[in-house]
Amino acid sequence: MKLTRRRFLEASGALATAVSATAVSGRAAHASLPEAPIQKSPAMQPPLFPKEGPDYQPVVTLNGWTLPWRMNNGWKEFHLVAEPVEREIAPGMKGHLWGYNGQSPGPTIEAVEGDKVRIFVTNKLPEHTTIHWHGQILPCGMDGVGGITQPHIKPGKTFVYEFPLTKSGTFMYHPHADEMVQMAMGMMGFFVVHPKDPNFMRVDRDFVFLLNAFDIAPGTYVPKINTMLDFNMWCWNSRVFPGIDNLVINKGDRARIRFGNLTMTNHPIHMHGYDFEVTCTDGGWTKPGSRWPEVTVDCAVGQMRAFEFDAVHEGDWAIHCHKSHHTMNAMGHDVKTYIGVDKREVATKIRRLVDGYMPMGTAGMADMGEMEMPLPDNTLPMMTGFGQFGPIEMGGMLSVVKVRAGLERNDYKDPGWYKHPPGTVSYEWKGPNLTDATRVRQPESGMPTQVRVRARKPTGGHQH
Ligand SMILES: [Cu+2]
Repeated sequence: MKLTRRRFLEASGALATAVSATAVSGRAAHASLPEAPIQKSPAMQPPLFPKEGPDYQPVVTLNGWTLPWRMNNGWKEFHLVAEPVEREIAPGMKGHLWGYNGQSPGPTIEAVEGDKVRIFVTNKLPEHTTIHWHGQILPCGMDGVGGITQPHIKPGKTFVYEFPLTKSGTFMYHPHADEMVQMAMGMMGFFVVHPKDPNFMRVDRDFVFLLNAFDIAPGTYVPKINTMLDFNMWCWNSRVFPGIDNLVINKGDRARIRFGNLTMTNHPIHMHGYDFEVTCTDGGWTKPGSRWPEVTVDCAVGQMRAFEFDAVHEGDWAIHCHKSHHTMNAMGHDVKTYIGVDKREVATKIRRLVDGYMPMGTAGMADMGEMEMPLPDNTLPMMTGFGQFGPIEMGGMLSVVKVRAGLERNDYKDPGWYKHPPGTVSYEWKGPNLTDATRVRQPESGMPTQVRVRARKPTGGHQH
């Protein structure tokens, strides 16, 4: 073979890279690809406890799992496979998404501060990809930005990422190649680095999930990739209520809830029953003196937040995004408002033509929470779910923090609905009927009821 100048440069370049890589990483040591485990179920898998190295309390991923690894000459090796997946978004609906190792989001990567990780990424998508390790401090060439820090991973190819984990905290991974499409299709995963000191920031229960969103038209399976804001599936880990796992906590446990936002809008995450403090962001652990109490923490696009609390209050505490449109499933946003409209007459006329026609929305939309309406295949009701007291009338980004006394360590099974102690539930007034009660005018305060402000004549122009 004639060695052209170009080929010679390529060959010597490749050699130089290989030599320096061997010097820093011992790259020659790995001869075989580690296994790429696959998960078909959307059910929460038990936490993966470390078999060697520093001890830590592993996280649980809502409706997800942690990626197993192998040790190879001091390197912790993982294997991610980017591929099309079928994800159950809630019972009764599946999305044809893209993800990793059989699921969207991909498996959670867990490791320890100081670990050297080697992550193999195999591309089984129909187009090229890369993976960016959001928040990690690493050599620039491992940052995973296609075109800027590396060539793209072509379909069928496997790339290797190697870097030491310089700090503990809350991170995520996602493609930096055709981002808009690949994230709209569900490609993302959580990445937790535990502190080297097992006693630093230790908690008893540690939950993780990603905020993501899809636009899947009723009766279809593939997300629309060009949607910017008008999504109809507001998800935690590619699941919507009532498909999202409960967060089960033993009374008295120290608990942490971590989330990251890879949607196109912010999500104010609100938890009932407690106040809490943000202890970690994707930038690292917050300093104790910088924390303040919250009951809602906003998570902007591309941010991560972790908050902690002592689970001392028993009960079923709602946790949800406080944007009320984000606790709904597949809703049309161009539906007209009919509150206060009397549709009885028109309903009678329509019923002559359409059997069983029902006017809706004239008193609000709560009736939709109870109604069993015929829906296209693979479509979830907009408002759904039943609790012990009736319809819940929500969907989307909602779950329940279930705090119970006497749970076993690492028991995350749903304990059922909370048994409220007698006399502690809001109850119906059974005294005299108040609907006819006289409406009393507010007593006079003595202050003038209205202050007249005289509009000033606009002076206009400059004043000299
Ligand atoms: Cu939201």
